[in-house]
Amino acid sequence: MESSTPVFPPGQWFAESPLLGFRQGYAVRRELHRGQSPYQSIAVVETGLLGTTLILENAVQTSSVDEHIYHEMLVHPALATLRRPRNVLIIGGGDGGALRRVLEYRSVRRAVQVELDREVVEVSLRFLPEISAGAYDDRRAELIIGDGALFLAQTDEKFDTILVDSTDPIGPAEVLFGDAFYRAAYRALTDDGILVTQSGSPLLMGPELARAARRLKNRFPVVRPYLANIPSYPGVIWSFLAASKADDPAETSTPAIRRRMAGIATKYYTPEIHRAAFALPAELARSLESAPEEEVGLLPGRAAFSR
Ligand code: AG3
Repeated sequence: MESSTPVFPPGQWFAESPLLGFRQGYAVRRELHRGQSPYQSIAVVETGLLGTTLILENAVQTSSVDEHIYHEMLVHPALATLRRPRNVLIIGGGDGGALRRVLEYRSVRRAVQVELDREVVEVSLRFLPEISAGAYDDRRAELIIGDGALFLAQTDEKFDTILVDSTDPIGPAEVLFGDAFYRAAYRALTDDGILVTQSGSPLLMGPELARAARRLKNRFPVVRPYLANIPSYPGVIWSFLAASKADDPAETSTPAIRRRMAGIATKYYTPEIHRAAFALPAELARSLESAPEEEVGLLPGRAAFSR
């Protein structure tokens, strides 16, 4: 569904405000698409800094300029920790950027992606085809349009990696950060399986990050938060949670990563970045360990300034 009234007229700004008192914005050069799917508003705009930018419900999801940072950091820390990743499940990820990185591993036999919103896949293929770069045509890939939480609760299949490439931990994707979802994920993972979820801004969504970390710790023996700098997301510094049944992803050795990544080209991720990403600012680590949820974050006590 398309409409002709531009939501961001040329010369205007797109800004998102995940919290009252905070706003991050970009000058918009051109609006390429605006629509409304059964699940959400979908817009594609061209900005100077980020290039072509996909926006769902007024939140930037990815951009042609920095998609590689997010997708490499979602995929490689888990896949380079496993000796031979074979079966991978992606929940969300309609732009195909995660799927494409997963398929770069030759050991991967099957990559199932469950995306709720068909229109996100279609709009991404039309305006940002370079992100998936043909991944959906790979015969190892299977795209299922449906509810990821439901799929996970019902599947008999085992995966060695589950990647949650969702929208924010606040809002419709909340179920993907819930206890029932993590229980189902644990059950669907092999004995050495790893789940990685994006977990929001440690500056602006500290309480949600803390809640997801605590829920994962209730299920998984190893839970490691890690960080990456993603310019298009509010606050730039972004968090991920890696939950593992066996190996500690923070301890994956540089030579092992190098070996497993042989032949895989990256623009952000390196074995050194892998190790460094798990290093947390002291206050963030401390607040994640012991502070009440509402005080967790990069600037504890500030995380909830508008709530
Ligand atoms: N998934 C994480 C996007 C979160 C961005 N949040 C925000 N802008 N408030 C991205 C999907 C890309 N495959």
